[in-house]
Amino acid sequence: MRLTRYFLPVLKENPAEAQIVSHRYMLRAGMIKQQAAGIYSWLPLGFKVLKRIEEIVHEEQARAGHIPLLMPTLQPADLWRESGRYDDYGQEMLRIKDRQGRDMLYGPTNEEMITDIFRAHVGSYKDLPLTLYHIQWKFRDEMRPRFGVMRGREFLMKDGYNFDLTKEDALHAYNRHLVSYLRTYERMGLQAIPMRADSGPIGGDDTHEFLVLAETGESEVFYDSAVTDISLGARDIAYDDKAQCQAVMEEFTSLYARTDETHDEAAFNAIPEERRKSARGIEVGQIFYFGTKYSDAMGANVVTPDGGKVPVHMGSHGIGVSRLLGAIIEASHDEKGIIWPEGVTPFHCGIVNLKQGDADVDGACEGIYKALKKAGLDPLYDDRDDRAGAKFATMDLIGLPWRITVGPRGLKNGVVELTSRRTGESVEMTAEAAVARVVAIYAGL
Ligand code: 5CA
Repeated sequence: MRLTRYFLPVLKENPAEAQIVSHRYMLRAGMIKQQAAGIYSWLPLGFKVLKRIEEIVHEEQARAGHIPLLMPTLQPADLWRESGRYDDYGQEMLRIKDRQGRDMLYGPTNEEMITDIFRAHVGSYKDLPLTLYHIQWKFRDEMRPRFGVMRGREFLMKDGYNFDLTKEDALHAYNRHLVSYLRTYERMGLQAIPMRADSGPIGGDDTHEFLVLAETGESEVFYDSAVTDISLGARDIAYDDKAQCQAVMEEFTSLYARTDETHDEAAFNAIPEERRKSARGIEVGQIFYFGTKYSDAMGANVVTPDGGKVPVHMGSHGIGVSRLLGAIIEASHDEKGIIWPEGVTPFHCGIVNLKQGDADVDGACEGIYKALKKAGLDPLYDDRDDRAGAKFATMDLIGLPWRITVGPRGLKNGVVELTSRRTGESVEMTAEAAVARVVAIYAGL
């Protein structure tokens, strides 16, 4: 993309309404625009990152064997009356009447609707196990929408639902989700720690939240610092292997890590003092096992191998897709702007032309732009007729991990500059070498 043809409405001033850095940078980098409290338009740069995050979520769900579908944002209230949650959900639910006077609602989550789909089409243990998920907008009329996309009223969530014959199978689905979530977050450059939590209005006893440690996080958390030393890395996971998924789950959840709702002072104090940490965190996902809560209430039964009929065991599993943009920025930025991890960056590499209109410099930039595109990458070429300082400031603010800078002086010596946004380090090399380096970096992802 050429910047002169793009829509990147960056702001010079810090927007007064933004209290935390991710919100500030998302507004300043022209990623989002607020349309009402907690409701945002996703401008091209923000939309690109959102799509990239969705893509990673889809890829990791596919790897775990989960199947995508799409349910609507609007739901009939009657489904929620069956589960009893229409009355329980309270003011967070946005209730709407259609022209026939029927009660509708903008879905805050989809347990009822997916159970309705299941009971209409599945009746036998032979069709299990089954995990269906979608990535869809949700609405929760939060009391205090704040911090930009972090606590929105309209927000994008990946929500998945497993259906299993037995509790044991459903717990495998729980573990499988836990492992696939760890992978998902790591690909986004995040360390998200599973912590024992409270199940709230979703229900059930088994639940973990995934928390990214950050000072601006809304959750208070308590953990053994040894938990921050574990990562999934490049391990091969066989998602159908119950023992392997369980082992990974135990590895990540045996050390003390809890949100304030489930915090246990005595257990916490049993950790060696130097490893006892309390901090704040951003909840980027949550997994639940709630057994037959919805299948009992809504009559979602399956025939068992011996001919009996039992309610199906279920769990639900959510990732805060739009919230993740805020979480990633909170975890990865400096005083100049965002620093995107390679896995989610909106453009792979920036190209800065230091002397627009100079035939040699323009030619070299065009060559680099075309070579990167030919290699399957998506570069952003700053071809504006503007000062070098302004171009660097924009690149730093929008946070592309790599930048190739082309100027007349370097070109005389046959070199351009390749700069890492994270370290600020610049290396001179030929244009071909710079392209090859950038291509190699992304090939390794
Ligand atoms: N049905 C279950 C799992 S599918 C569910 O709704 N879980 S949840 O309530 O924990 O939401 C899943 C994730 O959505 C949360 O972990 C959080 O990352 C994100 N989320 C929840 N509320 C908001 C909000 N107001 N703004 C942005 N993201 C949110």
